[in-house]
Amino acid sequence: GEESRPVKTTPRQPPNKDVNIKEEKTDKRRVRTDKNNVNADREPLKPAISVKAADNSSAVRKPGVHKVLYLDVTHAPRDPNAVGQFGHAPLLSSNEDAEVRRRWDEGHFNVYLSDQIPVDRAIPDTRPEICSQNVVHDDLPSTSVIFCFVDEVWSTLLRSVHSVLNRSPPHLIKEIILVDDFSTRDYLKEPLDKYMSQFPKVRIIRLKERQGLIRARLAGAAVAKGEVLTFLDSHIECGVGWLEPLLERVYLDRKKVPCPVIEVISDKDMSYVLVDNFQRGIFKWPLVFGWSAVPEEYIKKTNMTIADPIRCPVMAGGLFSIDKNYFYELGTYDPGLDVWGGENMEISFKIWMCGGEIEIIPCSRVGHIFRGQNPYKFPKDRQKTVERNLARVAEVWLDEYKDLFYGHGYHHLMNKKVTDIGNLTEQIELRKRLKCKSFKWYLDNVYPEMDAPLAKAEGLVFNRGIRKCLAVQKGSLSFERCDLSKQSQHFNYTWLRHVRQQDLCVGPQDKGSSFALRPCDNTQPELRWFHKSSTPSLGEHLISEFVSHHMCLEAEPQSESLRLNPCEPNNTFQKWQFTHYNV
Ligand code: LR7
Ligand code: MN
Repeated sequence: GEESRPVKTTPRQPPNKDVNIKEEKTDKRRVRTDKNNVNADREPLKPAISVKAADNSSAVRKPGVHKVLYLDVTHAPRDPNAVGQFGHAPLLSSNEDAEVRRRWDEGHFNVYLSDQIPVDRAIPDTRPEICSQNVVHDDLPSTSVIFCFVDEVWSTLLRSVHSVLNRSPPHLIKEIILVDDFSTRDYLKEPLDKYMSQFPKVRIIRLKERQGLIRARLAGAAVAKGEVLTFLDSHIECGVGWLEPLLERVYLDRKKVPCPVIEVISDKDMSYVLVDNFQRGIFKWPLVFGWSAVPEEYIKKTNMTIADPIRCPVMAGGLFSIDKNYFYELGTYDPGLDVWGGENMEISFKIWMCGGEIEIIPCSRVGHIFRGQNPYKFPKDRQKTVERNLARVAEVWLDEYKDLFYGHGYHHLMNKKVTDIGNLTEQIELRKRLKCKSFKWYLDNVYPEMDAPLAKAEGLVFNRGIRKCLAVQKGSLSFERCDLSKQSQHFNYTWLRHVRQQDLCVGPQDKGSSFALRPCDNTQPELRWFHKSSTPSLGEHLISEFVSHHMCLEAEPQSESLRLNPCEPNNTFQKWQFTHYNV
C-alpha cells in the first residue's frame, strides 16, 4: 500500500523520554546513544573544506586562509555550576513537576527549566575533531542573521541571540535581525527593545500583522545589509565554530546553500543531545520531510568522511545560509505560502532544479529545541494551511509527479471549488525564466533513492473471468487475446485512480449502461476506481468511486463488454489484474 513506502525516517527526539505530548510531525531526529562520549568518532580525517593548509602541522600558513576560529566566550562560563551548564540535563525535584507542566504550553517545551539556564550557557563542542584543523578564507563574506519569531519564550530567544554573538567572529556578523511576527506577549515589546539595545548589531523589526514565518523571513531579508543571509529558528544554540564553515561554502560557490547539522536540545530537560552522523534531509510522499542516513554505498564509493559536506535532497527549513543576491535571483520564497510549512520543500526544489546545491556541513553545529506542537495559533486551520502550501509547491515544481502528491491523501486539494490555493502565475513564470530543470531530473540526479513510480500499476489489464485483456479498438473498449506488444492493450492505473491510456480514461457512458474512453479529468469522480494490489496474482476488483454501494467493473462474457454490478468476492468476471504493480 502507499503507506509503507521504503523511506526511512529517524526519530528526532531521544526515544527514551516519555512525556505525553502529541507528535504532529514525522521529521524525527535520530539521536546518538553514545551521548556521554562525544569523542567516540574523532579519528583524524581529511579536511572537509577544499582549501587546505600547506602543511598539516600548520606551522606554515597559506596567505589568505586561517584555521576556523575557536571563538567561544562561554568556554569558561561565568557560572560553571549553573543549571543546564555545558548542555547537561539538570535534576529537577519531583515537586517541580507541577510547575514544569504549568509552564509547558508557553513554548511546548520545558520553559520552567529554560528560564533557569544562563542565557549564555556553554554547550559541548560536538564537531568532528578535524573541523578545528580546517582552514577557511580570511575574506569570507559577512552575514545578516535573521531570526523570526512569534510569541517566543524569553529565555530561548535570548539564548539564541547570545549564542550567535558569543560564538561567531564579530567581523562576519553584519547584524542580527529579529523579526517579530506580530507577537502578543508584552515582554517581547519594550523589554525586548531595552534588552537588545545593549547590542548595537541587533535590530528589531515589528510586523504590523501576523505574516507567518515565510513572509516574516522575507521582511528580514528585505532590510538585510550582509552579503549572506543566515536564517535561524528562535530557539536554537549555535555551537563553536558554527559560522565560518557555512560562509566558506558560499564563498567557494555562491549557489551552494549550506545548513548546519541540527542537533537536539531536549524539550524535556534542555540537555544538548548529539545526532547520528551522515544524516541528510529527505522527503517522502506526500511531501513529508524526514531524516535519513546517506546510503552506505554512496559513502563507500565517494570515500566520504564524517566531516564532509552532505548533499541534501531537501533542507529541514529553519537553519541555513544563502548568498543574498542568489536568494533574490531565485525569487526568494513563494510569498503566497502562509504561516508555516512547505517552504522548505519549495526552496529545496527551487535550489536544486535551478542550478544550486543544498548541503549539510558537519563542521557547523546548531542545537534546536524540537517541539511536539506549534506553540502559537494558526490564523486559519493548521492542517488546511499546511496542505494549501504544499499544493502550491506541488503545482509549481512537481510536473507530472504532482499526482503522487495528490494521490497520497490529498485528492481533495485538486478540487478548486473546495480549496483555493491562490494564484500561481508568477511562480510558474519564475520557473520558466530561470530555466529550471524538471522534477524528473531532480529525482534522477539529486534523489535517485526516491521511489516515485508515475503509476501504481501498469501494463495489460487482464480479466480473470473471460481470460482476455482490455483493449481499445477504434476508440471504444473491448476485449482481445492478451498481447504485450499491442499498445492498444496498455493501461496505467494512476495515483489519481484513473485507468488510463494516454490522455483517455476508462469511465461510464450513458448513465453507466456502457463504458468508454473519455478525456481524463481530475474533477470527475466517475473516472476514479479503487483497486488494491495486495494480492495481484488473484486479481482485484475495480470498484467505482462514482456509484455508491460498492459497484464493481465486470466483464460480460457474451457481448464481451463492460458493465457495473454489485461487487461479489468470488466473481472472477469482476477480477482484474495489471501486468505490473509498482506499489
Ligand atoms: O507564524 C509564524 N511566525 C513565525 O515567526 C510561525 C513561526 N514563526 C517562527 C517561530 O517563532 C520560529 O522561530 O518561525 C520559526 C520556525 O517555526 P517553528 O519553530 O515552529 O518551526 P519548526 O521548528 O517546528 O519547523 C521546521 O519547519 C518549518 C516549516 O515551515 C520551518 O522551516 C522551521 O524553520 C523548521 N525548523 C527547522 O528546520 C529546525 C529543525 C526542525 C526540523 C526538522
Ligand atoms: Mn523550530
